[in-house]
Amino acid sequence: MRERLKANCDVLRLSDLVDMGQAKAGEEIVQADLADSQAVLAMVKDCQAIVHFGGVSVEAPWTPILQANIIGLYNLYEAARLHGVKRVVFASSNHVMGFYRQSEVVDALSPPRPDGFYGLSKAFGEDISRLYFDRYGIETACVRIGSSYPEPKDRRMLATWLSYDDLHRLITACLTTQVLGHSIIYGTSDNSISWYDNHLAKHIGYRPLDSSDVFREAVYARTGEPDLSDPAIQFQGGGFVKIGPL
Ligand code: 15L
Repeated sequence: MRERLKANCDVLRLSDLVDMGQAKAGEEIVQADLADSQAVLAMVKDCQAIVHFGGVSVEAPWTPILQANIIGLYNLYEAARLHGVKRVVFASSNHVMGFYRQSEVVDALSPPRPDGFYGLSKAFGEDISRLYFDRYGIETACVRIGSSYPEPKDRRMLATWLSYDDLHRLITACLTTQVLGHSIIYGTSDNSISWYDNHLAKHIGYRPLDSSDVFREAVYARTGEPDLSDPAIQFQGGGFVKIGPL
Protein backbone atom coordinates (compact mmCIF):
# COMPACT_ATOMS: atom_id res chain seq x y z
CA MET A 1 0.00 0.00 0.00
CA ARG A 2 3.04 2.28 0.34
CA GLU A 3 2.64 3.98 -3.03
CA ARG A 4 -1.16 3.95 -3.06
CA LEU A 5 -1.57 5.51 0.40
CA LYS A 6 0.32 8.64 -0.64
CA ALA A 7 -2.89 9.74 -2.34
CA ASN A 8 -4.60 9.77 1.07
CA CYS A 9 -2.36 12.26 2.85
CA ASP A 10 0.17 15.08 2.61
CA VAL A 11 2.83 13.15 4.49
CA LEU A 12 2.84 9.38 4.82
CA ARG A 13 4.75 8.24 7.88
CA LEU A 14 5.89 4.65 7.49
CA SER A 15 7.16 2.37 10.20
CA ASP A 16 8.67 -1.08 10.45
CA LEU A 17 10.75 -3.14 12.83
CA VAL A 18 13.47 -3.31 10.21
CA ASP A 19 15.30 -0.56 8.39
CA MET A 20 13.15 0.71 5.50
CA GLY A 21 15.93 2.69 3.89
CA GLN A 22 15.58 6.30 2.76
CA ALA A 23 12.21 8.04 2.86
CA LYS A 24 10.93 8.99 -0.60
CA ALA A 25 9.20 12.24 -1.45
CA GLY A 26 6.12 12.73 0.71
CA GLU A 27 7.26 10.11 3.23
CA GLU A 28 8.71 9.97 6.72
CA ILE A 29 10.18 6.81 8.18
CA VAL A 30 10.18 5.96 11.87
CA GLN A 31 11.76 2.61 12.67
CA ALA A 32 10.04 1.15 15.74
CA ASP A 33 9.48 -2.04 17.67
CA LEU A 34 5.78 -2.24 18.54
CA ALA A 35 6.66 -3.78 21.91
CA ASP A 36 8.62 -0.63 22.84
CA SER A 37 6.09 1.83 24.25
CA GLN A 38 8.37 4.89 23.94
CA ALA A 39 9.20 4.07 20.32
CA VAL A 40 5.50 3.69 19.52
CA LEU A 41 4.73 6.98 21.25
CA ALA A 42 7.27 8.74 19.05
CA MET A 43 5.96 6.96 15.96
CA VAL A 44 2.38 8.13 16.53
CA LYS A 45 3.17 11.75 17.50
CA ASP A 46 1.52 14.26 15.11
CA CYS A 47 -0.36 11.59 13.13
CA GLN A 48 -3.95 12.34 12.10
CA ALA A 49 -4.86 8.72 11.48
CA ILE A 50 -3.20 5.33 11.78
CA VAL A 51 -3.31 2.49 9.27
CA HIS A 52 -1.99 -0.35 11.39
CA PHE A 53 -0.62 -3.19 9.30
CA GLY A 54 2.31 -3.90 11.62
CA GLY A 55 3.06 -6.92 13.75
CA VAL A 56 3.21 -10.65 13.09
CA SER A 57 1.04 -11.42 10.06
CA VAL A 58 1.01 -15.22 10.04
CA GLU A 59 0.69 -18.07 12.54
CA ALA A 60 3.75 -18.09 14.81
CA PRO A 61 4.92 -19.10 18.31
CA TRP A 62 3.28 -17.31 21.21
CA THR A 63 6.21 -15.07 22.30
CA PRO A 64 6.60 -12.96 19.14
CA ILE A 65 2.82 -12.71 18.83
CA LEU A 66 2.54 -11.57 22.44
CA GLN A 67 5.20 -8.88 21.90
CA ALA A 68 4.05 -7.45 18.58
CA ASN A 69 0.32 -8.15 18.39
CA ILE A 70 -0.80 -7.99 22.03
CA ILE A 71 1.62 -5.66 23.84
CA GLY A 72 2.13 -3.81 20.55
CA LEU A 73 -1.59 -3.13 20.20
CA TYR A 74 -1.80 -1.85 23.75
CA ASN A 75 1.16 0.47 23.06
CA LEU A 76 -0.45 1.68 19.84
CA TYR A 77 -3.82 2.54 21.41
CA GLU A 78 -2.17 4.19 24.40
CA ALA A 79 -0.10 6.28 21.99
CA ALA A 80 -3.23 7.17 20.02
CA ARG A 81 -5.00 8.21 23.21
CA LEU A 82 -2.09 10.30 24.48
CA HIS A 83 -1.58 12.03 21.12
CA GLY A 84 -5.29 12.52 20.38
CA VAL A 85 -5.42 10.37 17.25
CA LYS A 86 -9.08 9.71 16.55
CA ARG A 87 -9.15 7.12 13.76
CA VAL A 88 -7.41 3.78 13.20
CA VAL A 89 -7.67 1.26 10.39
CA PHE A 90 -6.62 -2.03 11.93
CA ALA A 91 -5.54 -4.95 9.79
CA SER A 92 -7.43 -7.73 11.48
CA SER A 93 -7.72 -11.04 9.68
CA ASN A 94 -10.07 -13.71 8.42
CA HIS A 95 -8.23 -15.94 10.92
CA VAL A 96 -10.31 -14.42 13.74
CA MET A 97 -13.03 -16.58 12.19
CA GLY A 98 -10.89 -19.43 10.87
CA PHE A 99 -12.75 -22.25 12.62
CA TYR A 100 -16.02 -21.53 10.86
CA ARG A 101 -16.66 -23.98 8.07
CA GLN A 102 -16.35 -23.19 4.41
CA SER A 103 -20.07 -24.02 4.19
CA GLU A 104 -20.95 -21.15 6.57
CA VAL A 105 -21.34 -17.40 6.08
CA VAL A 106 -20.29 -15.12 8.92
CA ASP A 107 -21.04 -11.47 9.61
CA ALA A 108 -19.77 -8.86 12.06
CA LEU A 109 -21.87 -10.28 14.90
CA SER A 110 -20.78 -13.90 14.54
CA PRO A 111 -18.74 -14.89 17.63
CA PRO A 112 -14.99 -15.10 16.93
CA ARG A 113 -13.52 -18.57 16.40
CA PRO A 114 -9.78 -17.96 15.96
CA ASP A 115 -7.78 -20.71 14.29
CA GLY A 116 -4.48 -20.18 16.16
CA PHE A 117 -2.43 -17.74 18.23
CA TYR A 118 -2.31 -15.31 15.31
CA GLY A 119 -6.09 -15.23 14.90
CA LEU A 120 -6.44 -14.98 18.68
CA SER A 121 -4.16 -11.92 18.72
CA LYS A 122 -6.27 -10.28 16.02
CA ALA A 123 -9.40 -10.96 18.10
CA PHE A 124 -7.60 -9.19 20.97
CA GLY A 125 -6.86 -6.27 18.65
CA GLU A 126 -10.56 -6.03 17.83
CA ASP A 127 -11.43 -6.06 21.54
CA ILE A 128 -8.87 -3.49 22.66
CA SER A 129 -9.94 -1.18 19.85
CA ARG A 130 -13.55 -1.50 21.04
CA LEU A 131 -12.46 -0.55 24.57
CA TYR A 132 -10.63 2.54 23.30
CA PHE A 133 -13.70 3.48 21.26
CA ASP A 134 -16.11 3.06 24.16
CA ARG A 135 -13.88 4.91 26.64
CA TYR A 136 -12.06 7.46 24.53
CA GLY A 137 -13.97 7.73 21.27
CA ILE A 138 -11.09 6.51 19.09
CA GLU A 139 -12.82 5.13 15.99
CA THR A 140 -11.48 1.91 14.49
CA ALA A 141 -12.27 -0.16 11.44
CA CYS A 142 -11.26 -3.75 12.13
CA VAL A 143 -10.69 -5.03 8.62
CA ARG A 144 -10.76 -8.82 8.59
CA ILE A 145 -8.56 -9.12 5.55
CA GLY A 146 -8.94 -12.29 3.51
CA SER A 147 -6.00 -12.97 1.18
CA SER A 148 -4.48 -9.92 -0.46
CA TYR A 149 -2.24 -10.99 -3.32
CA PRO A 150 -1.93 -10.11 -7.00
CA GLU A 151 -4.08 -13.21 -7.80
CA PRO A 152 -5.80 -15.98 -5.82
CA LYS A 153 -3.22 -18.73 -5.28
CA ASP A 154 -5.59 -21.63 -4.63
CA ARG A 155 -9.28 -22.58 -4.49
CA ARG A 156 -9.73 -21.22 -0.97
CA MET A 157 -8.59 -17.80 -2.09
CA LEU A 158 -11.43 -17.65 -4.60
CA ALA A 159 -13.51 -16.83 -1.49
CA THR A 160 -10.92 -14.83 0.46
CA TRP A 161 -9.16 -12.84 -2.29
CA LEU A 162 -8.76 -9.08 -1.97
CA SER A 163 -7.08 -7.21 -4.82
CA TYR A 164 -4.57 -4.51 -3.96
CA ASP A 165 -6.79 -1.88 -5.58
CA ASP A 166 -9.80 -3.02 -3.54
CA LEU A 167 -7.67 -3.02 -0.38
CA HIS A 168 -6.77 0.57 -1.09
CA ARG A 169 -10.44 1.41 -1.77
CA LEU A 170 -11.34 -0.20 1.54
CA ILE A 171 -8.70 1.68 3.55
CA THR A 172 -9.77 4.91 1.85
CA ALA A 173 -13.42 4.27 2.72
CA CYS A 174 -12.46 3.61 6.35
CA LEU A 175 -10.42 6.81 6.52
CA THR A 176 -12.98 9.05 4.84
CA THR A 177 -16.44 7.90 5.88
CA GLN A 178 -17.88 10.61 8.13
CA VAL A 179 -18.87 8.36 11.01
CA LEU A 180 -16.89 5.14 11.39
CA GLY A 181 -17.53 4.18 15.00
CA HIS A 182 -16.09 0.83 15.97
CA SER A 183 -16.72 -1.38 12.99
CA ILE A 184 -15.88 -4.82 11.73
CA ILE A 185 -15.67 -5.29 7.98
CA TYR A 186 -14.51 -8.26 5.93
CA GLY A 187 -11.81 -7.35 3.48
CA THR A 188 -12.44 -9.19 0.23
CA SER A 189 -13.11 -8.29 -3.36
CA ASP A 190 -16.51 -8.86 -4.97
CA ASN A 191 -16.06 -12.64 -5.17
CA SER A 192 -19.09 -14.75 -6.13
CA ILE A 193 -17.97 -17.45 -3.72
CA SER A 194 -17.87 -15.80 -0.31
CA TRP A 195 -18.07 -16.73 3.37
CA TYR A 196 -18.48 -13.14 4.49
CA ASP A 197 -21.49 -10.87 4.84
CA ASN A 198 -20.75 -7.15 5.16
CA HIS A 199 -24.33 -5.95 5.60
CA LEU A 200 -23.45 -4.46 9.01
CA ALA A 201 -20.69 -2.29 7.53
CA LYS A 202 -22.63 -0.39 4.87
CA HIS A 203 -21.89 2.91 6.63
CA ILE A 204 -18.25 2.54 5.62
CA GLY A 205 -19.19 2.83 1.96
CA TYR A 206 -16.76 0.23 0.62
CA ARG A 207 -17.55 -1.01 -2.89
CA PRO A 208 -15.13 -3.59 -4.27
CA LEU A 209 -14.59 -3.35 -8.01
CA ASP A 210 -12.49 -6.48 -8.55
CA SER A 211 -13.48 -10.14 -8.29
CA SER A 212 -11.74 -13.51 -8.06
CA ASP A 213 -14.28 -14.81 -10.57
CA VAL A 214 -12.03 -14.00 -13.51
CA PHE A 215 -9.39 -16.38 -12.10
CA ARG A 216 -11.76 -19.21 -11.20
CA GLU A 217 -11.36 -21.46 -14.22
CA ALA A 218 -7.59 -21.17 -14.21
CA VAL A 219 -7.40 -21.89 -10.47
CA TYR A 220 -9.62 -24.96 -10.84
CA ALA A 221 -7.53 -26.19 -13.77
CA ARG A 222 -4.19 -25.96 -11.98
CA THR A 223 -5.32 -27.32 -8.58
CA GLY A 224 -6.46 -30.84 -7.70
CA GLU A 225 -9.84 -32.03 -6.47
CA PRO A 226 -10.18 -31.08 -2.78
CA ASP A 227 -9.94 -33.77 -0.09
CA LEU A 228 -13.09 -33.04 1.90
CA SER A 229 -11.72 -34.81 4.99
CA ASP A 230 -8.83 -32.32 5.21
CA PRO A 231 -9.41 -29.61 7.88
CA ALA A 232 -7.68 -27.13 5.56
CA ILE A 233 -10.58 -27.69 3.14
CA GLN A 234 -13.30 -27.88 5.79
CA PHE A 235 -12.52 -24.64 7.62
CA GLN A 236 -12.37 -21.05 6.45
CA GLY A 237 -8.87 -20.59 7.88
CA GLY A 238 -7.51 -23.14 5.43
CA GLY A 239 -4.01 -24.42 6.25
CA PHE A 240 -3.76 -22.08 9.26
CA VAL A 241 -6.01 -24.44 11.24
CA LYS A 242 -3.23 -27.06 11.14
CA ILE A 243 -0.13 -24.95 11.86
CA GLY A 244 1.83 -25.05 15.10
CA PRO A 245 1.63 -26.78 18.44
CA LEU A 246 -2.12 -26.48 18.89
C1 15L B 1 -3.56 -13.62 6.78
O1 15L B 1 -4.05 -13.11 7.78
C2 15L B 1 -2.13 -13.46 6.46
O2 15L B 1 -1.62 -12.23 6.88
C3 15L B 1 -1.81 -13.66 5.00
O3 15L B 1 -0.44 -13.93 4.90
C4 15L B 1 -2.63 -14.76 4.32
O4 15L B 1 -2.07 -15.98 4.62
C5 15L B 1 -4.10 -14.66 4.67
O5 15L B 1 -4.33 -14.45 6.05
C6 15L B 1 -4.94 -15.87 4.22
O6 15L B 1 -5.73 -16.37 5.02
O7 15L B 1 -4.82 -16.26 3.07
